[in-house]
Amino acid sequence: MQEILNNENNQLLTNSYHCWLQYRKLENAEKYSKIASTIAVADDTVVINSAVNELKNALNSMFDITPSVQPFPTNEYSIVLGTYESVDLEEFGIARELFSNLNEEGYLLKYAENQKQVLLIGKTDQGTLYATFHFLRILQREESIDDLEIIEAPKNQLRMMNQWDNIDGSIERGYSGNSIFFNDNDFTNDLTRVRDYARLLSSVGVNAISINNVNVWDIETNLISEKFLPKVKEVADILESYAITTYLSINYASPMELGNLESADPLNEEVEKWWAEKVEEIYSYIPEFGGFVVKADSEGRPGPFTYGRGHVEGANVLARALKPFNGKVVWRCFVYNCLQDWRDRKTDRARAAYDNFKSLDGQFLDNVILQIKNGPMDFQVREPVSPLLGAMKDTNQVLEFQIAQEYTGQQIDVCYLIPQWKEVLNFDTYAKGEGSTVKSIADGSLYGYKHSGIAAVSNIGDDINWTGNTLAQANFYGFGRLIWNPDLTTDEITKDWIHLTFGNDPKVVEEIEYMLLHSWRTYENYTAPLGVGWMVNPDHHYGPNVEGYEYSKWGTYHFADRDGIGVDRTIETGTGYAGQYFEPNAKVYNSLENCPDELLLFFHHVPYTHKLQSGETVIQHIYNTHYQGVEEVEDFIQRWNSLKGKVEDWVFENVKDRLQRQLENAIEWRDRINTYFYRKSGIPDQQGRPIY
Ligand code: GCV
Repeated sequence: MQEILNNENNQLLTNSYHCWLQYRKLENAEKYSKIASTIAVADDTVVINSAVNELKNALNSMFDITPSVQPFPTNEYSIVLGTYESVDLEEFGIARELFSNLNEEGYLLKYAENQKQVLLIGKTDQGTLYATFHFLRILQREESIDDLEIIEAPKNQLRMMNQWDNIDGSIERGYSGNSIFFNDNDFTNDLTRVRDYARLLSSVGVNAISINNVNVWDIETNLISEKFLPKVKEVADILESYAITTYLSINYASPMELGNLESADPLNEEVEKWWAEKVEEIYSYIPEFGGFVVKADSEGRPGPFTYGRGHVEGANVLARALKPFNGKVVWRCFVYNCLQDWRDRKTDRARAAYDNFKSLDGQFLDNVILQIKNGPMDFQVREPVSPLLGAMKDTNQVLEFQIAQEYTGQQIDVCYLIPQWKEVLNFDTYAKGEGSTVKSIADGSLYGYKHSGIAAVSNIGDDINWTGNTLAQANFYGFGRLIWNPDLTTDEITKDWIHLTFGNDPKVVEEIEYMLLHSWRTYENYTAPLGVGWMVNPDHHYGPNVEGYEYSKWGTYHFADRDGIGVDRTIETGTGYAGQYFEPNAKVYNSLENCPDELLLFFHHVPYTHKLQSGETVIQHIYNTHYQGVEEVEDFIQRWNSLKGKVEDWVFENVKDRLQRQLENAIEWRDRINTYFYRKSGIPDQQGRPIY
C-alpha cells in the first residue's frame, strides 16, 4: 500500500485512486439513516464477506458511522445480505419462483419497509456481491429507496478482462504505468492493488480475468510451472473472493519449453499427455481455475501450424485436458500473417480472421470459445464489425474490445469508447435474418451457444489513478456496465460514472458529459479519415505517420496516390472482403453509392473529388474534419478549465495536462494529414485555410 500513499502525510495523493467507489459523505444522509447502521448477514461465504466489508466501509465513509454487523434475522432496521436459499423470502412476500428464472449471477434489491429491511438477495453469493455494489450505486447517487424493487441479471455469461501484463512489470500497450500484478520477473509482493482492482472489476460485474499478456514470452511460459503456481493461486484467491475467475495466457510451445518434449504437435500423444498432466497440476493449486487464453500462429507466436495442424486440433487438445475440470479454452482469432505483402491489392489482412476460421465451424469442442476482435483489423477508431461475428453458428464466440486506447489516443487524448461499442453491439449482422445483432451473438441467444460473452483488453496500470488520464476510467467503468447489460444507454452509463466519480455539481456533470460524448468523433476528426485506419507511427502507435506501415516497407494501409485514396475491398475489383458479410450488408458495403460515409475508404478506393453522401468531396472532408478536430480539442480545454475548483486539484491538473498534450497531438495530425493530401492531390482547401 505504501507506494500508493503520499509518503509525507501517509494519505492518498488523490481520491481518483478509488475511481467510482469513492463513497463521498452523503449530502442527504438522513433519508437513509434508518437502515444504514446495521448489516444483517445470512450466509458466511468468502464472496459474501467481501460484500459485507465493502458495505461496511462504504457506509462508514458515506454516513460517518460504524455499522454493526449481525447475523440474520434481526429485528432492527437493517440491510440484509444473503441468497435466496438462506433468507426465507416468503416472510417478505416474495415468491421463491422469482429466482427460478434468474441466472446464477442475478439478484433482487428490495426495501421491505414493514419488515424494516433492505434486502440484497443473490441467487448465489456472487449475485449478493453484485446486489451490494448496485445498492451502493443507488446510495451514492442519493436515489430514493422508498419503492426499491429491482431484479437484475447479467445478459452476458463471460465478462472478461484481458491483462496484457508481462512478468517484468511492463504492459504491452499499457498507458498508465506498470503492472499491478508483476514486477521484476515475479509477482508483486504487495497485492493490495490486486484486491482493489478486484473490487473495481466486480463492482461493474466483470467475472473473469486473464492476468498475463497474450504474447507469452519465455519467462511467462513458466507461469504454469510449480515455480509460479503458488503465487498464481494467491492472486486467484483474491480475485475469487470477488467472484472473478482467473485464466492464464499460455505459450503453445510449453510442452517443449517446459516439458522438454521434442514437439508441441497437438496430435502427438506425448503432447496430449503433457497437457493433461499440466492441467491437473494447475487445478491442484487452483480448483476454480478458468482455463487458457491462447494467441497462436499470429505475430510470431507459436501454434499448431508448425506441425501442419490447424486451429481445431490446436485448441481441442487443450480443451480435452481442461474438460474434466470444467475449464475453457479461449482461442483468439486475431490470426494473420503480419509479413504478407499486399501490394497486389488482393491480399488483405482484413480477410484473415474469417478466412482462417469460418470453414472450421462445428469442429471445436464445446469448451472452446473463439475470441474475435470487434473489427477485422485492429481496434481502429473506425472499422466495420468483424464479419466472423455470427458466421459460425456451431462454435462458441466471445467478442473482444480494447479498453486500452492503443489506437485511440493512448489515454493521453480523451476518447470515450462506449458510443463505439454500442454501435458494434447493436450492429445487425443478418446472420440469421434481420435482428441478428452482435449483442445477441455475444449473449449466446442467437445460436444458443453454450459459452459466450465479451472480453476486453484492460487499460489499467499502477498509476495512482489506474488509467493515466482520469477520464479514461470512464472506459473501464462503461465497459463493465455495458457488457452486463448492452441495452443500457450511453447516457445512463456516462451519467452514472460522472456522478460516482465527480459528485453532483450540475456544471461538472454537464461539461464532462459533453467532452466524453463528443470525444470519439473528435478523435476521429483529426486522425485517419473515413474508416481508412492507421496512419500512426509504427511500433508505438501514437501520433501521425501517414505512410507508417508496421511490418515492412511495402507501402501504406491506405493506397493513396495522386488520384485517390482508400482500399478496394469490393467483390468485383477488390480484395473481395465485402463479400464476407451476410446480405444485405455485403451489398451495402460493396456499393460505392450506399456504403456509409464513415467507412467509405475502408471499402473503396475513390478519387479525392468523390462526393460523399454528406455532399462534401473526400478531400474537402479531410480538410474540414481536421480543422474541426483541433477546434473541438480547444473547446474541451475551455470546458475543462471552467471546472477549476469544482473538481479535485490533482484530477484537474491531471486532465488539464493530458488535454494540452492532446491539443499538440491534434495539431500535428491536422497539419501532417492536410499537407500530405494537399501535396498528393494538388487540390486546395475551398476555405483557403493555411496548410502547413
Ligand atoms: C498483444 C495488436 C497490438 C499487439 C497485440 C496484438 C494482439 O497487434 O499492437 O500489441 O499483442 O494486437 O491483439 O494480439
